[in-house]
Amino acid sequence: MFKHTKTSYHKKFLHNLVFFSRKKVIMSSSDSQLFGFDQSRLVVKKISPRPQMEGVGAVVRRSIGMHELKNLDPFLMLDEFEVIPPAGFPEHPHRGFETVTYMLEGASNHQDFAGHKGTIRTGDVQWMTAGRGIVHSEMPAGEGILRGLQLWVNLSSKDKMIEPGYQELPKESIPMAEKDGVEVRVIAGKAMGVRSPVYTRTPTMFIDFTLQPNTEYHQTIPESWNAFVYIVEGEGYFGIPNGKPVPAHNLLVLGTAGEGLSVWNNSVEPLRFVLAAGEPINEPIVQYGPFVMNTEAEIQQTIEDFQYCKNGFENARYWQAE
Ligand SMILES: [Mn+2]
Repeated sequence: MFKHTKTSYHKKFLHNLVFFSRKKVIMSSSDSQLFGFDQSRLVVKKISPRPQMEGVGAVVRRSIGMHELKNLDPFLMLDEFEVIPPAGFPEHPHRGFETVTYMLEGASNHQDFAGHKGTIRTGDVQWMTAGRGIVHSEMPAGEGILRGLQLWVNLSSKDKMIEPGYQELPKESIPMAEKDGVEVRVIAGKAMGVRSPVYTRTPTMFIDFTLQPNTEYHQTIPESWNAFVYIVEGEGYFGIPNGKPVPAHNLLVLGTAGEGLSVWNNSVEPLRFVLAAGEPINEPIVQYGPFVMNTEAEIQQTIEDFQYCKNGFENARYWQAE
C-alpha cells in the first residue's frame, strides 16, 4: 500500500520508536526531508462530535467543550457549524475570552451592541476579543447554507476585562503559501515562511492546510503548546503514516512530545484540515455558558453585570439586532 519512501519511513519510525533515546538521531539530508523533524507529535485522543442543535435552528458539531474534552487550555470550545436560513445565532453575550470565526462556506452578518457590524464570507476570518463584554448576533447573510468553524480562545486573568475589539481578515489578506501540492492559509502564527498579521493576546497558531493526494507535510509546533487537528475534508494520517486514515469531522488532540506534526495524504482526494496550537494559560476555568472567568464569584458578578447592564454591558439595555 505504501510507496517505497513511505515504507522506509515507516521502518525508520518503528525503529526510532523502539530504540528511542534522548540522543538525537543523525539523519542524512534525504532523511530529514522525509521526516521534517526527528519526532512528530502523536495523536492522544480522537473526538467524533455528533451534530447537535444550537442557537436557533443551527446545527453544530462540538468537539472541544463537551464532557469528553471540556477544554484544551487555552482552547475552550470548537464548533463546526452549519446554518440554513432563517436559522442562526441571535443576540447573545460573551465575556472573558476571544471567539475566532472561520467561514468555510456562505456569508454571515454580525452586529454588536456597540454599533460594530459587518459580513464575513467564505475564507474570511473574524477574531473577536469579547474582553469585559460583548452582546452580538451572528446570522446568515444570504439564502444559502452557512458553514464554518468557531474556536473560543481563553484570555488570561489579566486580559479578561480588557476592552472588546475585532481583527477582521478578508480571505485576500490571509497569508497563503503553496509548495509541492501543499497549500497553507495562515490565520494565526507562521507556516511555510509566511506569517499572519493577527495579534494573539494568548499566543496561538491557527493554520488551514490542504494536501493534494500523495503528499505529506511536517509543521513545527512551539514546544509545550497544546495542539489539535480538525479535519474539514478528505482523510489523512496524522503523527504516523499508517494505521487507519482519519476522515472529516473528527478532532485529534496531539500529545506534547515531538517537534511538530507530520501529515500524510495517501488518498485520491484532497485533505483539508486546520491545525491549532496555543500556549496554555494554566489558570482555573469557571464557565457559565458564554461567560468564562477564573472564579465562581467572578461568574456571579458577570451574571449580575449582564442582568443590570453594567461594567461593560451598558449598551445591552436598549440594543436590539436589526
Ligand atoms: Mn457569539
